[in-house]
Amino acid sequence: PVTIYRKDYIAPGFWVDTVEMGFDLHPQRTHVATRITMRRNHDSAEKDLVLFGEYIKLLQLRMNGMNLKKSAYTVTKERLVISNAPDQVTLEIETAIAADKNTTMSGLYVSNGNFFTQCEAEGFRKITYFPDRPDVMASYTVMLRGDKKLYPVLLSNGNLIEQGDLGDGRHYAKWEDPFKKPSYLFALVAGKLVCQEEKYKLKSGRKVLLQVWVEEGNLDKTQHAMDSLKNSIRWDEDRFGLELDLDRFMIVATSDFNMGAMENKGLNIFNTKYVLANSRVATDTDYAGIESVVGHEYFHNWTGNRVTCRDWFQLSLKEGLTVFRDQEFSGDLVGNETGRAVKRIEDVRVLRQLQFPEDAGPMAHPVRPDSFVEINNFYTVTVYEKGSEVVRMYYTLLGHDGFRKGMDLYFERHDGQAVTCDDFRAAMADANGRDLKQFERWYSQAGTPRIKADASYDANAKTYTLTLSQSCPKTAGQAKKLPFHIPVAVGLIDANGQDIALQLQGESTISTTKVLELKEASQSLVFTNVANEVTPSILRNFSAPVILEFDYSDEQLAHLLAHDSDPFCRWEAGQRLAMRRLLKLVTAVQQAEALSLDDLFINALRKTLNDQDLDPAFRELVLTLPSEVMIAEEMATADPHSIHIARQFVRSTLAQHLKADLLQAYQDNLTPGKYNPDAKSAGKRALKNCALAYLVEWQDAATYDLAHTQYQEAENMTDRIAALSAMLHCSSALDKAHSKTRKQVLAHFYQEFDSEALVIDKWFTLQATAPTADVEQVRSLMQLKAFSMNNPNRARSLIFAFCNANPARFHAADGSGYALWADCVIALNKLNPQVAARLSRSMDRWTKYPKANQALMKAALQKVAATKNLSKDVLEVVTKALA
Ligand code: BAL
Ligand code: ZN
Repeated sequence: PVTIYRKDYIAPGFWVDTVEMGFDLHPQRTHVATRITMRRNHDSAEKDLVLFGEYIKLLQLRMNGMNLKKSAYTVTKERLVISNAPDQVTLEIETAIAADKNTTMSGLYVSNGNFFTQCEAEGFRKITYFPDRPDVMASYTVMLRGDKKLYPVLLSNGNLIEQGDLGDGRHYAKWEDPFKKPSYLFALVAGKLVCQEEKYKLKSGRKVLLQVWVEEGNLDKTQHAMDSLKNSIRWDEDRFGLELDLDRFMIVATSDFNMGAMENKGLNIFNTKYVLANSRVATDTDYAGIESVVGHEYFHNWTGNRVTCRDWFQLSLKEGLTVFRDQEFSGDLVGNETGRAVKRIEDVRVLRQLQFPEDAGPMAHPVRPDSFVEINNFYTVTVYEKGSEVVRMYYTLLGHDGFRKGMDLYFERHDGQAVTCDDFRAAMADANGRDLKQFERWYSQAGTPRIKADASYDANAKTYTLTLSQSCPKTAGQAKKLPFHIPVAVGLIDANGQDIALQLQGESTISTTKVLELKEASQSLVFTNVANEVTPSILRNFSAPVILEFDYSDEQLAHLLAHDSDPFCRWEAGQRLAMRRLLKLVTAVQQAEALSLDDLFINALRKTLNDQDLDPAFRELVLTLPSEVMIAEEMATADPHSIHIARQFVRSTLAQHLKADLLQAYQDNLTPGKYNPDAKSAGKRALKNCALAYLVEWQDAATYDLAHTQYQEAENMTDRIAALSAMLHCSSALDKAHSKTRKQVLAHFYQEFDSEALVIDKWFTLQATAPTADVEQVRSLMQLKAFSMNNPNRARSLIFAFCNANPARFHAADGSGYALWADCVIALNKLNPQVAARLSRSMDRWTKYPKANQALMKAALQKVAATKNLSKDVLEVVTKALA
């Protein structure tokens, strides 16, 4: 396969001004007629007129009104090239598409009888021949024609300018998008859909039409998406002064979708998972996910659509920035500081769970990659979540107002353009008169930096010296790393748990948190007027995406957990205490030694659990132990089985010691009455259900009954599934006890919700992630009629859940998990290369496992690599894993 390099970028040979498209929709053969007006870009080194096209039948090609002779152009599997084209060109192209055969969910495809498109990154070329690259921006007019009964709803980008009857059982709708856009933002939807709609008044007084389209029967699940959309519109006006630029904004939900959602101009297409919710079928987590994804796609309207990417290497320009915006949106919406902190901690957890391993594995890449084989493989947690952390560091360095100034300048300079990450950095620097040259390394260097901190207190001089040293491990193609520009937010805590006033030597400003700017490999900072010994609180609010090493004593960590005014560092102290113990216990399990847990840790958690001044949501985060994946990342050689035993031991020991406290927390956090998904109620449910999951570890009939009763009486999905999960995932599930009850509740749950696909996804996931799961069981679940490899959500709910979220079982010593993985990747490769490549990533960390596992994993990878007709998506991932 061909590798594409960032350094090889050249501007397009031709610009496009207008695109007119006519679609005659038919599942087996959709006819597409496209008229494109183009003009030569005299500044480009590309002299040919290059159009991309894949999996489409070319029916007709005319240039400036004349049929083009076969000798005037060449067509390969991927492109159509016209040499010697004049400077002004009007192309007329007719193509045919078999949308019903398209299982890739890229381009034009059919889901449940309805038509949908997905054009990012390179799906538009599966519809017509086109310079399908993000720096080619044009105005689009789209005519859709189709059967009135089968496709009563015909939607595309922008404004509906005409519609009517065609007299032969068909009708049409004509759409015009008033804004220039790259082809990846094109969309159409056609089919039987219904909508919730509302007129919404913008701050300016202008009224816009908002619509949420779903399949019939789902209108009782659209209110939260609509509310989230209205909140997003208001938030972008308030926080960034950005107004919705269209008269109409549509969200459409489909159950067949590769991603979470897509920001097509004015016509966002969503995975049903991020639209449909009511209290019966959706959990608090689902509600929060909908809010943030609706926000994310809406915010793209400015960061992504109005200002887009010059090329796909710049993907984080729009994705990192838009994730930052959606994170801030959700944090702001909670409306208080603790809520913001809880959101921040949850986001950091995702980063550590998914991005840190990516940065340490064979697919490690900079936030702005230098090369790719298949761009779809680079919609990664590095580009998105680490990209968001990079944007957050500007925010931390420049402050709230400074960041806003940078954003304003970015739009002033680049509205309507396709630009680069460097342009964004320049806007931030120029708007604030700052030198952010070194900051560029966050875009160009892969790997998670480490900061080693050392501290010393001089009682005579009353100074406290903090020495910070940074390093970054080598990654593929990057052996040596240069120092990053890292904001490190620091506080110092006295023996009473109070922040002391900080003054750096040579500076006059005083505050309780200082943002230090680490730019050298090592820097020492001296705080003056420090009366007594203190405990450092370093990397407050997780001010940079790094790993911090500091040799805290257990007592210092307990002190921070009890007192730190920074909620992130307070939570982090608890995680450090837990991780230390977990790692020791894993060794003890491996050496068949007796396991024990100390009072300092147990009492520290008890104190947090019982601290009524702390938000329940925050207490739940502290009570949640580092995941098995995170523990594995801390080990030189991961041992999933021992990790699972050690972690379960800590859970059941805590349950034993904290039983009364947990029961009290359970009772204190009941949320009777009408379900409310707000952060406060969700936080109470989170703590209550966390307590329940611990309590069932106290293996007696009473606590098991508590879970069973909660399951039976639950009035919302959050409580129902939490109870079910507690029953299925507790240690005693491995015994025969209660197995009949578990079978009964699982069967009941299925019957109760068999018409709700998203709930049946949960049913699969619960079983795939249970400690009792094994490959045989997963294979038999795959045989059920309800399972389908063709539906990405369903494949993720079972296969991905087992391979990624049940390490102790996936890494079975006989290699059966790896064999299942290989079979599924190979099967998915034929259907949907993007989803197959995602699953391929489950093997990223294969060199981290014991030699015997490694051999089996390598064999599975090699089997996939040797498969005939392997997509470049999967090939890129497995080739890098085996390199
Ligand atoms: N642009 C792809 C989907 C998303 O990030 O919103
Ligand atoms: Zn996005």
